[in-house]
Amino acid sequence: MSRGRILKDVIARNGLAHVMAAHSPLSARLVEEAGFDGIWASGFELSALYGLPDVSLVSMTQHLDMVRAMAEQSSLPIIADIDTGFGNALNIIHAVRQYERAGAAAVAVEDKTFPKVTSLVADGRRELLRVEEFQGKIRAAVATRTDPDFLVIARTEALIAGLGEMEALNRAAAYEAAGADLIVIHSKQKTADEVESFVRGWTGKAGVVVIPTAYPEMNEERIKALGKITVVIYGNHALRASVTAMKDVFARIVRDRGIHHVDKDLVPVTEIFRLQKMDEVKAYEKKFLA
Ligand code: SPV
Ligand code: MG
Repeated sequence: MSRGRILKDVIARNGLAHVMAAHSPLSARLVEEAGFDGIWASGFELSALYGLPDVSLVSMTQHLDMVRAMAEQSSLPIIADIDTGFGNALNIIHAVRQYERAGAAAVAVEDKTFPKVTSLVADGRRELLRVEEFQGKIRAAVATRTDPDFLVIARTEALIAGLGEMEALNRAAAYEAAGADLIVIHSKQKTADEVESFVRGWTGKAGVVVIPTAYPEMNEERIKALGKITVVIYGNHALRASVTAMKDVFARIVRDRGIHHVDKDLVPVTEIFRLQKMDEVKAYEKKFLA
């Protein structure tokens, strides 16, 4: 069964898929072990991993390599955050071929112009593509996929750009008409009001995807009460968790002048061996090393 099919089945079964960000094969494995339904191959997280802002600096090759490596380490469906699609509809055709082959379950493309500016930053430059041009990108993605269950997810940044709910709803409808399987509505307001109002106004058949980073009070209960949201993406919590943990541990080591206190609070090295599958190495040694 393809990973796109797996994601569709989760949505059909549970109504809502919980998808966690990851930025490395190891974090992808941890996402799977924690019990999430899918992985968000976040452009923001990968940019930050390179110490870069999320403004179209990380190349498609860098992101694609990471998705491929994550797909090797986890069997979960991966939603590849391909930002603006690296160019126009022609670039999208190339991208969809590559991401499908790399093992992604879906691509999510946003309607900002290239190069983009990350969505949650205050006063970011926000220009959106003409609706027809973005529809062409969605049509190109849909026409290119070879697995009919590979999902093409359209993301409108109309609310982020301050263009209002009508613009967001009109764009979402136009993108669904172009063939999008799901619609991401993104907002950087500090409450869920804007997104909840959009969802109430949405009359399309495509499920809605939310990324409630800015309004964390939107939990499963609130999402399910709205009815039309089929995927929730926890957009940057793998990266923020690791930064939180590293800052804390590093500060303690500096303060304590050694690792003697902190050691007991860290996963033991044997846990890393497990994640690295050292048991396989042991088994192969027994079997093949004469
Ligand atoms: C990402 O994680 O790369 C996203 C979500 O696109 S956000 O950073 O909130 O735009
Ligand atoms: Mg992104």
